[in-house]
Amino acid sequence: MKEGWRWYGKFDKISLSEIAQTGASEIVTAQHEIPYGEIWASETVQATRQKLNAAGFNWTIVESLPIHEKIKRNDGDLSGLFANYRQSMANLAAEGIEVICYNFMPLLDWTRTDLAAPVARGGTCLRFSSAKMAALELFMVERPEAENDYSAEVIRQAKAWFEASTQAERDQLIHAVMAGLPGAYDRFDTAGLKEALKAYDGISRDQLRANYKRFLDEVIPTAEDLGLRFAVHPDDPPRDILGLPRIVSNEADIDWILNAHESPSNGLTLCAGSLGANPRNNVPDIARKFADKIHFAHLRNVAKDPDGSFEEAAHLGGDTDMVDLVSALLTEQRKRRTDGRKDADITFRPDHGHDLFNDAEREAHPGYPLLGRMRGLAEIRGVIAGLSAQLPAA
Ligand code: DNO
Ligand code: MN
Repeated sequence: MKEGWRWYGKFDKISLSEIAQTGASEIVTAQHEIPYGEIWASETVQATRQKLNAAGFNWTIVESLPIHEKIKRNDGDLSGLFANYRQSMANLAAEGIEVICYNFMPLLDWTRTDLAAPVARGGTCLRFSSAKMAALELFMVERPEAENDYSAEVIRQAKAWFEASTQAERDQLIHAVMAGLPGAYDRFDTAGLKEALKAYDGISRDQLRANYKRFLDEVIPTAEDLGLRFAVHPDDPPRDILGLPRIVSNEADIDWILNAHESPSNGLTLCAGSLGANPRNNVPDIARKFADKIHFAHLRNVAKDPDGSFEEAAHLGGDTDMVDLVSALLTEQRKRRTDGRKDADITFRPDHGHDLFNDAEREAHPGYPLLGRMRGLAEIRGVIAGLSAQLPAA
C-alpha cells in the first residue's frame, strides 16, 4: 500500500519538509483557496504538482474536488457548475491526477462537538457528543423536530448542558461543528446555520439521492474518458444530523451509489473512522464487500458509547479491528496484482490523529496534527509490514 498524507497547502501549518520526515510518499490535497464551483485552472494545478514533486512527493489523489451546494440541492440551472466541474477534472487529469475523493454531505463535512477532548494518558482527541449535538439542534438552531432523533436521556442531558453553558461554550460548540470544513469555505455561526438549513427544507432522502444520481451521470462518463476514478467519502457521522439527510452512511447506501451509475470510475474512499461510528457498520466486512471499488483508504479508529456519542481512538485502538481491515485491503491489492490491474496499489492516509506533545501549539487544521498522525501512520505501517510478510507473493 502507498502511504499518503493530507496537506492543506497554504492553509497548512505543517510544511512539506516536515511531512517528508514521516516517510509518506503521496500527498493528498486540493486547491483549497478556490471557492466552490469555480474552475481549478491548469496553471494553478500545475504549480501545485510541481511544488509537490520538487519536495519529493507524488500527487495522484485530490481530496476533495468539492461539489457546490446548488448541485446537492438541484437548485436552478446547473449546466455551468457541471461544465466547470468537468473542466477542473480535465485540468487535474492532465497533471497526472488519478483519483478524486469527494463527499455528498449537505452543508457540513465531518462533524464533532469537541475538538480537544482529553485522552486517558495525555493528549486530546476529536469527540462527538450526542447530548451536545442535541443541544445545538434543539436549543441553538431551534429544531423541535430533533426530539425524535434522540433518546429521552440524551435530551435531558442536552437541556442540562445548554442551561449550564456560557455563551463562550456555545460559540465553541458551533465552532467545533464547523471545523470539518476544509480550506477557506463557508463556516456558519448559529444564526447563519439556521438560515442555511432553510435551503434544505423539504429535500428528502429520495430527492437528495436523485440529485446525487444526476451528479454521477454528469461526471462519471467524463471521468471514464479522462482515466479518473471517483471515490466517494462516507458521511461522518454516518447518520442524519440537523434534519439533513445523509445518504452515504452504510453498506446499503454504498451499494446504491455504486449501482446508480455502474462504472470502474465510480468507487469508494473507504473511511474507516466515518463508517465505524455507526455500530451497525462492520468496517472490515464493508471493505471486503466493495473491495474492487476501493480507490483510496482513510485509516483511523473510533470508540463508541451506547448513546451514539463517539470519540477518535488511537489508530489501532477503538472498536474497528484495524488489522482485519488492513488485511482485507492487502488481500484486494494482491488480487489486483494477479489480475494485472494497473491501479493495484491502494493508497491510504492516516485520517486524523490525536493532538500529542506540542501538536496543539502548532494550531494545525483540527484533527490533522503532525505528531498524532505520524503515530497513526507508523502504527499502520507496522501492521502492513507484518501482514505483508505473511502473504504469499502475488
Ligand atoms: C474525515 C475526512 C473528511 C474528508 C472529506 C472528503 O473523515 O477524511 O473530511 O476529507 O469528507 O470529501
Ligand atoms: Mn475520512
